Amino acid sequence: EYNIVRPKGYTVSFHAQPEMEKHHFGQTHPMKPWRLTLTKSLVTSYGMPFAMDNYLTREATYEELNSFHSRDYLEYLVMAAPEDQPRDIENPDKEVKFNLGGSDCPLFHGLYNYCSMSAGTSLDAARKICNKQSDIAIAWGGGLHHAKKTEASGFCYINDIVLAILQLLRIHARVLYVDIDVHHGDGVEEAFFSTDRVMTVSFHKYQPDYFFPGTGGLDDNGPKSEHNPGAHHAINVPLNDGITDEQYEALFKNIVGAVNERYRPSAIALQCGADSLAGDRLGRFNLRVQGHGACVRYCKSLGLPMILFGGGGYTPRNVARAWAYETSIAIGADTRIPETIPEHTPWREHFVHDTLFPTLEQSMSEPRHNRNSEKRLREIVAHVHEQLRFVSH
Ligand code: ZL4
Ligand code: CA
Ligand code: ZN
Repeated sequence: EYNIVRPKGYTVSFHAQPEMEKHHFGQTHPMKPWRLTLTKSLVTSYGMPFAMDNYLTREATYEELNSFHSRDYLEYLVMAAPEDQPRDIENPDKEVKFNLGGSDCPLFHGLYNYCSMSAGTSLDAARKICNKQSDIAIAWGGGLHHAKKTEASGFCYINDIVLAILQLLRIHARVLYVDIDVHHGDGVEEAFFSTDRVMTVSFHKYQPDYFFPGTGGLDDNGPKSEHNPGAHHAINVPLNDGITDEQYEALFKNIVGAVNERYRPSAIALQCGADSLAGDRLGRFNLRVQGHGACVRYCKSLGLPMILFGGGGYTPRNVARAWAYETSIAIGADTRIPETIPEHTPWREHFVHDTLFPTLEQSMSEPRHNRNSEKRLREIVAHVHEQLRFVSH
């Protein structure tokens, strides 16, 4: 038996919109909005909603989306129908506009509603933080870090993270953005490239020409010009296949700890992309649910108001495990919930193994070879610490 109680002294808010989860990118597309339904099912079967303020969020308005995205892009996004999907053979004349309608960012039924709901959850989360009505605000439907001002990219159409950080900046002088998705958080980095009021830190698999999006090298630290306040305010942690919990956790605590001490943010935006877990359909790392969650626990320990965003994650049962576990960390129940997935969990058979913490062997038949040497990881840490000497607050 276990008890889920409201955390003492702080508030966690959970922002979701079940209508968003009914959208489909296409039969074999890796992005499955349904993973959010599976996540909510696990969160609920563990009793976590009792410990949080739960909000059914509204759709973001056109004007809200326009606070980052350009009108010409948004107008096309509103109008574009699945029939406009460029098809090489059937519609040879149709061009791909704003990178919309390719295989990564298809035009599907209800696309604009899907985008405005995702943005709505993140904006609501940001407003709860700004109003001090929430200490940790959870928006698993957001985290779409690749979207650009005038372009869709990598399954992302609207950059809900940028919209949410813009809200935080109304109240907070400095915001720290941390990104543990296996892909580089290029859209967020680019959006705040010229300001020192947001510092971005992305951990990702880096292999230009072989792994999307190909940016985020160790030396990419913001504009090179000394007169640009954004210089040195982008930190990139490029990694290779097969990194383990132990290595990742040590690296994460070292780097995020040092950034926090130097930069002194007053709020944190943490993108929790679950494609960095072992066994992910697109990912390459060997992280377990515990190692992924340790990053959330560490950020929470810094004692700052924080938004938790979703992001990537292409093996739905593991996405649900990670985000449910991270919800339990937010409410401080992670040491109290049982490791065995509750009997009454809807779609329980979907989890294959009945544990919240599958082993590497349960996650994939053959664990990936670890291509991260201790020497290289030390070089990365040294470079980051060198960059931080240029950062003042
Ligand atoms: C798919 O099976 O690396 C899309 C995308 C659709 C269905 C059938 C079409 C088959 C894998 C990916 C053709 C697919 C060709 N379907 C996809 C350079 C690429 C051009 C597109 O987690 N092809 C592009 C984007 C990445 C590329 C990753 C991560 C988002 C996030 C935050 C975005 N794009 C090569 C790939 C499939 C598909 C199977 C796919 N696309 C895998 N990696 C990409 O960071 C949410
Ligand atoms: Ca990342
Ligand atoms: Zn990703």
